[in-house]
Amino acid sequence: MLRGEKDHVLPRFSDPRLLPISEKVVAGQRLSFDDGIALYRSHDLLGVGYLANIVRERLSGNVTYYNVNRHINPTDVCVAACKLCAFGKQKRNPTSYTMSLEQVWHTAGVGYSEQVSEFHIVGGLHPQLGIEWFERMFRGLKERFPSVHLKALTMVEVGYLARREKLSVRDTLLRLRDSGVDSLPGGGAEIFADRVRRIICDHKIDGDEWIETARTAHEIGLQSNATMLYGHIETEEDRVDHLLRLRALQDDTGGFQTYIPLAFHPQNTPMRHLPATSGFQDIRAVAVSRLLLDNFPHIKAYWIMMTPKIAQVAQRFGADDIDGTVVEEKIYHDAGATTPQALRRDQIERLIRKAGREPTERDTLYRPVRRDDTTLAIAV
Ligand code: V47
Repeated sequence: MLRGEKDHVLPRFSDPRLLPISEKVVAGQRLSFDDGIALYRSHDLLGVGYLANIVRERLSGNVTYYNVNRHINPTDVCVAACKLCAFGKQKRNPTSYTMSLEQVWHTAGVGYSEQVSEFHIVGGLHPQLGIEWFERMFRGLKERFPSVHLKALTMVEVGYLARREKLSVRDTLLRLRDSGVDSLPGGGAEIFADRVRRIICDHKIDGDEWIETARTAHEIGLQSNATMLYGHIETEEDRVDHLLRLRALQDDTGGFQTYIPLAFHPQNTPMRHLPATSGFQDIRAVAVSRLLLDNFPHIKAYWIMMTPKIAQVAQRFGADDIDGTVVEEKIYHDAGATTPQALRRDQIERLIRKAGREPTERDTLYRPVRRDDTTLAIAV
Protein backbone atom coordinates (compact mmCIF):
# COMPACT_ATOMS: atom_id res chain seq x y z
CA MET A 1 0.00 0.00 0.00
CA LEU A 2 1.18 3.51 -0.79
CA ARG A 3 0.50 6.51 1.42
CA GLY A 4 -1.34 9.37 -0.24
CA GLU A 5 -3.10 12.33 1.39
CA LYS A 6 -3.62 11.67 5.11
CA ASP A 7 -6.95 9.84 4.68
CA HIS A 8 -6.08 7.94 1.52
CA VAL A 9 -4.17 4.71 1.52
CA LEU A 10 -3.76 4.17 -2.18
CA PRO A 11 -3.93 0.66 -3.63
CA ARG A 12 -1.02 -0.82 -5.54
CA PHE A 13 -2.24 -0.12 -9.08
CA SER A 14 -1.88 -2.92 -11.61
CA ASP A 15 -1.59 -0.16 -14.25
CA PRO A 16 1.50 2.01 -13.52
CA ARG A 17 -0.02 4.88 -15.54
CA LEU A 18 -2.47 5.41 -12.69
CA LEU A 19 0.21 6.35 -10.18
CA PRO A 20 0.93 9.92 -11.40
CA ILE A 21 -2.81 10.42 -11.93
CA SER A 22 -3.50 9.30 -8.37
CA GLU A 23 -1.06 11.90 -7.05
CA LYS A 24 -3.00 14.64 -8.85
CA VAL A 25 -6.35 13.29 -7.65
CA VAL A 26 -5.24 13.16 -4.04
CA ALA A 27 -3.83 16.69 -4.32
CA GLY A 28 -7.07 17.93 -5.93
CA GLN A 29 -5.29 18.91 -9.14
CA ARG A 30 -6.92 19.04 -12.56
CA LEU A 31 -6.34 16.09 -14.91
CA SER A 32 -5.08 16.61 -18.45
CA PHE A 33 -6.19 15.32 -21.86
CA ASP A 34 -3.49 12.64 -21.70
CA ASP A 35 -4.62 11.58 -18.24
CA GLY A 36 -8.10 11.13 -19.66
CA ILE A 37 -6.79 8.91 -22.45
CA ALA A 38 -4.79 6.83 -19.94
CA LEU A 39 -7.90 6.39 -17.78
CA TYR A 40 -10.03 5.27 -20.75
CA ARG A 41 -7.32 2.84 -21.85
CA SER A 42 -6.63 1.38 -18.43
CA HIS A 43 -7.86 -2.10 -17.63
CA ASP A 44 -7.32 -1.44 -13.94
CA LEU A 45 -10.99 -0.72 -13.36
CA LEU A 46 -10.62 -1.06 -9.61
CA GLY A 47 -7.78 1.47 -9.64
CA VAL A 48 -9.72 3.95 -11.77
CA GLY A 49 -12.82 3.40 -9.64
CA TYR A 50 -10.88 3.84 -6.42
CA LEU A 51 -9.71 7.25 -7.59
CA ALA A 52 -13.17 8.25 -8.80
CA ASN A 53 -14.58 7.24 -5.44
CA ILE A 54 -12.17 9.58 -3.66
CA VAL A 55 -13.54 12.51 -5.66
CA ARG A 56 -17.13 11.33 -5.30
CA GLU A 57 -16.89 11.07 -1.52
CA ARG A 58 -15.06 14.38 -1.31
CA LEU A 59 -18.02 16.05 -3.04
CA SER A 60 -21.04 14.10 -1.81
CA GLY A 61 -19.89 12.05 1.15
CA ASN A 62 -21.93 8.88 1.46
CA VAL A 63 -25.09 10.28 -0.11
CA THR A 64 -26.70 9.00 -3.31
CA TYR A 65 -29.35 11.27 -4.78
CA TYR A 66 -32.55 10.34 -6.59
CA ASN A 67 -35.77 12.11 -7.43
CA VAL A 68 -39.40 11.33 -8.08
CA ASN A 69 -39.93 12.27 -11.68
CA ARG A 70 -41.99 11.45 -14.72
CA HIS A 71 -40.81 11.46 -18.33
CA ILE A 72 -43.13 12.91 -20.96
CA ASN A 73 -42.32 12.63 -24.69
CA PRO A 74 -44.97 14.72 -26.48
CA THR A 75 -44.01 13.54 -29.98
CA ASP A 76 -41.71 11.07 -31.69
CA VAL A 77 -41.96 12.88 -35.03
CA CYS A 78 -38.49 14.08 -35.89
CA VAL A 79 -36.94 15.66 -38.97
CA ALA A 80 -33.41 14.72 -37.91
CA ALA A 81 -33.34 10.97 -38.76
CA CYS A 82 -30.25 10.38 -36.61
CA LYS A 83 -28.49 7.07 -37.07
CA LEU A 84 -28.12 6.75 -33.31
CA CYS A 85 -31.82 6.88 -32.62
CA ALA A 86 -34.65 4.33 -32.54
CA PHE A 87 -37.21 6.80 -31.22
CA GLY A 88 -37.67 9.48 -33.89
CA LYS A 89 -39.99 8.83 -36.84
CA GLN A 90 -40.99 10.66 -39.99
CA LYS A 91 -44.39 12.32 -39.84
CA ARG A 92 -45.76 10.09 -42.61
CA ASN A 93 -44.86 6.94 -40.65
CA PRO A 94 -48.23 5.54 -39.50
CA THR A 95 -46.75 4.49 -36.15
CA SER A 96 -45.54 8.00 -35.29
CA TYR A 97 -47.48 9.96 -32.66
CA THR A 98 -47.95 13.53 -31.56
CA MET A 99 -49.93 14.31 -28.44
CA SER A 100 -52.44 17.12 -28.34
CA LEU A 101 -51.89 19.62 -25.56
CA GLU A 102 -54.76 18.02 -23.66
CA GLN A 103 -53.03 14.64 -24.01
CA VAL A 104 -49.76 16.06 -22.66
CA TRP A 105 -51.55 17.52 -19.64
CA HIS A 106 -53.49 14.28 -19.15
CA THR A 107 -50.32 12.15 -19.42
CA ALA A 108 -48.64 14.36 -16.85
CA GLY A 109 -51.49 13.66 -14.48
CA VAL A 110 -51.65 9.87 -14.93
CA GLY A 111 -50.33 8.37 -11.72
CA TYR A 112 -49.50 11.88 -10.53
CA SER A 113 -49.26 12.40 -6.82
CA GLU A 114 -47.93 15.25 -4.75
CA GLN A 115 -44.72 13.28 -4.63
CA VAL A 116 -43.72 14.00 -8.23
CA SER A 117 -41.25 16.87 -8.18
CA GLU A 118 -40.11 16.90 -11.83
CA PHE A 119 -41.44 16.40 -15.34
CA HIS A 120 -38.64 15.55 -17.78
CA ILE A 121 -40.02 16.59 -21.18
CA VAL A 122 -38.23 15.90 -24.46
CA GLY A 123 -39.33 14.84 -27.92
CA GLY A 124 -38.50 14.82 -31.61
CA LEU A 125 -37.93 17.84 -33.84
CA HIS A 126 -41.47 18.21 -35.14
CA PRO A 127 -41.71 20.53 -38.16
CA GLN A 128 -45.22 21.72 -37.32
CA LEU A 129 -44.86 22.43 -33.61
CA GLY A 130 -43.88 26.06 -33.13
CA ILE A 131 -42.80 27.90 -30.02
CA GLU A 132 -46.35 29.00 -29.21
CA TRP A 133 -47.42 25.37 -28.92
CA PHE A 134 -44.60 24.76 -26.44
CA GLU A 135 -45.41 27.93 -24.51
CA ARG A 136 -49.02 26.81 -24.14
CA MET A 137 -47.89 23.34 -23.10
CA PHE A 138 -45.60 24.66 -20.35
CA ARG A 139 -48.12 27.25 -19.13
CA GLY A 140 -50.80 24.56 -19.00
CA LEU A 141 -48.52 22.25 -17.01
CA LYS A 142 -47.66 25.01 -14.55
CA GLU A 143 -51.35 25.85 -14.06
CA ARG A 144 -52.18 22.23 -13.34
CA PHE A 145 -49.02 21.19 -11.45
CA PRO A 146 -47.58 24.39 -9.98
CA SER A 147 -45.12 22.65 -7.65
CA VAL A 148 -43.57 20.44 -10.33
CA HIS A 149 -40.23 21.51 -11.82
CA LEU A 150 -40.20 21.48 -15.63
CA LYS A 151 -36.90 20.12 -16.93
CA ALA A 152 -37.66 20.44 -20.59
CA LEU A 153 -36.21 20.50 -24.09
CA THR A 154 -32.66 19.61 -25.02
CA MET A 155 -30.26 22.16 -26.50
CA VAL A 156 -31.04 20.48 -29.84
CA GLU A 157 -34.77 21.14 -29.54
CA VAL A 158 -34.09 24.73 -28.48
CA GLY A 159 -31.76 25.22 -31.48
CA TYR A 160 -34.35 23.77 -33.85
CA LEU A 161 -37.14 25.95 -32.46
CA ALA A 162 -34.95 29.05 -32.73
CA ARG A 163 -34.14 28.31 -36.37
CA ARG A 164 -37.77 27.47 -37.20
CA GLU A 165 -39.05 30.68 -35.59
CA LYS A 166 -36.16 32.83 -36.89
CA LEU A 167 -35.45 33.87 -33.30
CA SER A 168 -32.12 34.11 -31.55
CA VAL A 169 -31.30 31.25 -29.19
CA ARG A 170 -31.41 33.75 -26.32
CA ASP A 171 -34.91 34.98 -27.19
CA THR A 172 -36.11 31.42 -27.65
CA LEU A 173 -34.77 30.43 -24.25
CA LEU A 174 -36.22 33.55 -22.64
CA ARG A 175 -39.67 32.73 -24.01
CA LEU A 176 -39.41 29.13 -22.85
CA ARG A 177 -38.25 30.23 -19.42
CA ASP A 178 -41.05 32.77 -19.13
CA SER A 179 -43.65 30.15 -20.05
CA GLY A 180 -42.51 27.78 -17.30
CA VAL A 181 -39.31 25.92 -18.22
CA ASP A 182 -37.21 25.71 -15.05
CA SER A 183 -34.10 23.92 -16.34
CA LEU A 184 -32.88 21.87 -19.30
CA PRO A 185 -31.96 18.18 -19.50
CA GLY A 186 -28.60 17.10 -20.84
CA GLY A 187 -29.61 15.25 -24.02
CA GLY A 188 -28.56 15.80 -27.59
CA ALA A 189 -24.89 16.40 -26.81
CA GLU A 190 -23.94 12.99 -28.24
CA ILE A 191 -20.26 13.47 -29.17
CA PHE A 192 -19.07 16.96 -30.06
CA ALA A 193 -16.42 15.87 -32.61
CA ASP A 194 -17.66 16.92 -36.09
CA ARG A 195 -16.39 13.76 -37.80
CA VAL A 196 -18.55 11.53 -35.58
CA ARG A 197 -21.49 13.90 -35.39
CA ARG A 198 -21.73 14.02 -39.17
CA ILE A 199 -22.27 10.26 -39.18
CA ILE A 200 -24.46 9.64 -36.15
CA CYS A 201 -26.61 12.79 -36.06
CA ASP A 202 -25.89 14.87 -39.13
CA HIS A 203 -28.95 17.14 -38.97
CA LYS A 204 -28.64 18.18 -35.36
CA ILE A 205 -26.96 21.40 -34.23
CA ASP A 206 -23.21 20.91 -34.13
CA GLY A 207 -21.06 20.60 -31.04
CA ASP A 208 -20.20 24.30 -30.87
CA GLU A 209 -23.87 25.23 -31.17
CA TRP A 210 -24.76 22.80 -28.38
CA ILE A 211 -22.13 24.41 -26.15
CA GLU A 212 -23.22 27.96 -27.01
CA THR A 213 -26.90 27.13 -26.42
CA ALA A 214 -26.01 25.72 -23.01
CA ARG A 215 -23.92 28.82 -22.29
CA THR A 216 -26.87 31.08 -23.12
CA ALA A 217 -29.24 28.99 -20.99
CA HIS A 218 -26.88 29.29 -18.03
CA GLU A 219 -26.47 33.04 -18.63
CA ILE A 220 -30.22 33.61 -18.32
CA GLY A 221 -30.39 31.55 -15.14
CA LEU A 222 -31.49 28.18 -16.49
CA GLN A 223 -29.35 25.40 -15.14
CA SER A 224 -28.86 22.29 -17.23
CA ASN A 225 -27.38 18.83 -17.35
CA ALA A 226 -24.92 17.43 -19.87
CA THR A 227 -24.55 14.02 -21.47
CA MET A 228 -22.23 12.11 -23.76
CA LEU A 229 -23.30 9.20 -25.94
CA TYR A 230 -20.50 6.62 -26.02
CA GLY A 231 -20.01 3.10 -27.33
CA HIS A 232 -20.60 3.62 -31.08
CA ILE A 233 -17.97 4.91 -33.53
CA GLU A 234 -16.22 7.45 -31.33
CA THR A 235 -12.59 7.18 -30.25
CA GLU A 236 -11.16 7.66 -26.78
CA GLU A 237 -9.79 11.02 -27.99
CA ASP A 238 -13.33 12.08 -28.98
CA ARG A 239 -14.61 11.20 -25.52
CA VAL A 240 -11.91 13.10 -23.68
CA ASP A 241 -12.34 16.09 -26.01
CA HIS A 242 -16.09 16.04 -25.28
CA LEU A 243 -15.59 15.98 -21.52
CA LEU A 244 -12.97 18.71 -21.56
CA ARG A 245 -15.24 20.96 -23.62
CA LEU A 246 -17.97 20.50 -21.02
CA ARG A 247 -15.45 21.20 -18.26
CA ALA A 248 -14.33 24.42 -19.96
CA LEU A 249 -17.91 25.67 -20.26
CA GLN A 250 -18.57 24.80 -16.64
CA ASP A 251 -15.52 26.87 -15.66
CA ASP A 252 -17.15 29.82 -17.45
CA THR A 253 -20.76 29.49 -16.30
CA GLY A 254 -21.09 27.03 -13.41
CA GLY A 255 -24.52 26.21 -14.87
CA PHE A 256 -24.23 22.44 -15.15
CA GLN A 257 -25.58 20.32 -12.35
CA THR A 258 -25.11 16.75 -13.48
CA TYR A 259 -23.27 14.84 -16.12
CA ILE A 260 -24.86 11.64 -17.41
CA PRO A 261 -22.82 9.19 -19.52
CA LEU A 262 -25.21 7.48 -21.94
CA ALA A 263 -24.30 4.10 -23.43
CA PHE A 264 -25.37 3.63 -27.02
CA HIS A 265 -28.15 1.04 -27.40
CA PRO A 266 -27.91 -0.21 -31.00
CA GLN A 267 -31.11 -2.24 -31.31
CA ASN A 268 -33.67 -0.89 -33.82
CA THR A 269 -31.31 1.88 -34.95
CA PRO A 270 -29.53 2.15 -38.34
CA MET A 271 -26.35 1.27 -36.39
CA ARG A 272 -27.76 -2.00 -35.07
CA HIS A 273 -24.73 -3.92 -36.40
CA LEU A 274 -22.64 -2.43 -33.57
CA PRO A 275 -22.26 -4.36 -30.32
CA ALA A 276 -23.80 -3.02 -27.14
CA THR A 277 -21.42 -1.67 -24.49
CA SER A 278 -20.18 -3.97 -21.72
CA GLY A 279 -20.68 -3.48 -17.99
CA PHE A 280 -16.95 -2.78 -17.74
CA GLN A 281 -17.21 0.08 -20.26
CA ASP A 282 -20.27 1.50 -18.53
CA ILE A 283 -18.67 1.55 -15.11
CA ARG A 284 -15.48 3.03 -16.52
CA ALA A 285 -17.45 5.76 -18.30
CA VAL A 286 -18.84 6.83 -14.93
CA ALA A 287 -15.48 6.72 -13.19
CA VAL A 288 -13.53 8.59 -15.88
CA SER A 289 -16.15 11.34 -16.05
CA ARG A 290 -16.01 11.81 -12.26
CA LEU A 291 -12.25 12.26 -12.51
CA LEU A 292 -12.15 14.59 -15.53
CA LEU A 293 -15.21 16.71 -14.71
CA ASP A 294 -13.77 18.09 -11.49
CA ASN A 295 -16.13 21.09 -11.58
CA PHE A 296 -19.39 19.14 -12.03
CA PRO A 297 -21.14 18.69 -8.70
CA HIS A 298 -22.88 15.43 -9.67
CA ILE A 299 -22.47 12.35 -11.88
CA LYS A 300 -25.59 10.37 -12.64
CA ALA A 301 -25.68 6.63 -13.29
CA TYR A 302 -28.96 6.53 -15.20
CA TRP A 303 -30.50 3.20 -14.19
CA ILE A 304 -32.77 3.01 -17.26
CA MET A 305 -29.73 2.99 -19.50
CA MET A 306 -27.30 1.02 -17.29
CA THR A 307 -29.74 -1.39 -15.61
CA PRO A 308 -30.47 -0.90 -11.93
CA LYS A 309 -27.70 -3.35 -10.99
CA ILE A 310 -24.89 -1.55 -12.83
CA ALA A 311 -26.22 1.84 -11.70
CA GLN A 312 -26.03 0.53 -8.14
CA VAL A 313 -22.41 -0.63 -8.49
CA ALA A 314 -21.58 2.71 -10.13
CA GLN A 315 -22.36 4.38 -6.79
CA ARG A 316 -18.96 3.06 -5.65
CA PHE A 317 -17.20 4.10 -8.89
CA GLY A 318 -17.85 7.83 -9.02
CA ALA A 319 -21.62 8.30 -9.34
CA ASP A 320 -23.64 10.07 -6.66
CA ASP A 321 -27.01 10.03 -8.43
CA ILE A 322 -29.17 7.29 -9.89
CA ASP A 323 -31.91 9.41 -11.57
CA GLY A 324 -35.53 8.97 -10.58
CA THR A 325 -38.67 6.92 -10.73
CA VAL A 326 -38.99 7.89 -14.43
CA VAL A 327 -42.37 6.28 -15.43
CA GLU A 328 -42.81 5.40 -19.10
CA GLU A 329 -39.42 5.88 -20.73
CA LYS A 330 -39.47 5.66 -24.53
CA ILE A 331 -36.11 6.65 -26.02
CA TYR A 332 -34.12 3.74 -24.57
CA HIS A 333 -36.97 1.24 -24.68
CA ASP A 334 -37.47 1.86 -28.40
CA ALA A 335 -33.74 1.07 -28.72
CA GLY A 336 -34.18 -2.29 -27.00
CA ALA A 337 -33.65 -1.51 -23.32
CA THR A 338 -34.98 -4.36 -21.21
CA THR A 339 -34.98 -2.41 -17.95
CA PRO A 340 -38.31 -1.64 -16.27
CA GLN A 341 -40.07 1.60 -17.23
CA ALA A 342 -40.44 2.75 -13.65
CA LEU A 343 -39.08 2.06 -10.20
CA ARG A 344 -40.86 2.97 -6.99
CA ARG A 345 -39.19 5.15 -4.38
CA ASP A 346 -38.75 2.21 -2.02
CA GLN A 347 -37.07 0.15 -4.79
CA ILE A 348 -34.64 2.97 -5.57
CA GLU A 349 -33.88 3.51 -1.88
CA ARG A 350 -33.21 -0.21 -1.42
CA LEU A 351 -30.76 -0.28 -4.35
CA ILE A 352 -28.91 2.65 -2.83
CA ARG A 353 -28.85 1.23 0.71
CA LYS A 354 -27.59 -2.13 -0.54
CA ALA A 355 -24.65 -0.26 -2.08
CA GLY A 356 -23.87 1.07 1.40
CA ARG A 357 -24.95 4.58 0.45
CA GLU A 358 -27.48 6.86 2.07
CA PRO A 359 -30.49 7.58 -0.17
CA THR A 360 -31.40 11.24 -0.32
CA GLU A 361 -34.41 12.36 -2.29
CA ARG A 362 -33.72 15.64 -4.06
CA ASP A 363 -35.58 18.03 -6.26
CA THR A 364 -34.18 18.88 -9.69
CA LEU A 365 -31.88 21.53 -8.22
CA TYR A 366 -30.50 19.07 -5.65
CA ARG A 367 -32.32 20.52 -2.69
CA PRO A 368 -33.26 17.72 -0.27
CA VAL A 369 -36.95 16.84 -0.32
CA ARG A 370 -38.55 16.22 3.06
CA ARG A 371 -41.81 14.35 3.11
CA ASP A 372 -44.60 13.63 5.46
CA ASP A 373 -47.29 11.24 4.22
CA THR A 374 -48.87 13.27 1.48
CA THR A 375 -47.15 16.57 1.09
CA LEU A 376 -43.93 17.59 -0.46
CA ALA A 377 -41.76 20.20 1.15
CA ILE A 378 -38.43 21.42 -0.08
CA ALA A 379 -35.96 21.79 2.75
CA VAL A 380 -33.34 24.31 1.76
O1 V47 B 1 -30.30 12.86 -26.41
C1 V47 B 1 -30.99 8.41 -28.20
C2 V47 B 1 -29.70 9.39 -26.27
C3 V47 B 1 -30.69 10.96 -25.00
C4 V47 B 1 -30.25 6.41 -28.17
O2 V47 B 1 -30.72 15.42 -18.14
C5 V47 B 1 -29.71 7.14 -27.13
O3 V47 B 1 -31.32 14.37 -16.36
C6 V47 B 1 -28.57 5.32 -26.49
O4 V47 B 1 -30.56 12.86 -22.45
N1 V47 B 1 -29.03 4.55 -27.49
C7 V47 B 1 -31.94 11.23 -24.18
N2 V47 B 1 -28.86 6.60 -26.30
C8 V47 B 1 -31.75 10.85 -22.73
C9 V47 B 1 -31.14 11.96 -21.93
C10 V47 B 1 -31.29 11.96 -20.44
C11 V47 B 1 -31.63 10.80 -19.78
C12 V47 B 1 -31.78 10.82 -18.40
C13 V47 B 1 -31.58 11.98 -17.69
C14 V47 B 1 -31.24 13.14 -18.36
C15 V47 B 1 -31.08 14.39 -17.58
C16 V47 B 1 -31.07 13.14 -19.74
O5 V47 B 1 -30.61 9.60 -25.22
C17 V47 B 1 -30.61 11.53 -26.37
C18 V47 B 1 -29.49 10.71 -26.96
O6 V47 B 1 -28.25 11.20 -26.56
N3 V47 B 1 -30.17 8.35 -27.18
N4 V47 B 1 -31.06 7.21 -28.83
C19 V47 B 1 -29.88 5.05 -28.35
N5 V47 B 1 -30.32 4.32 -29.35
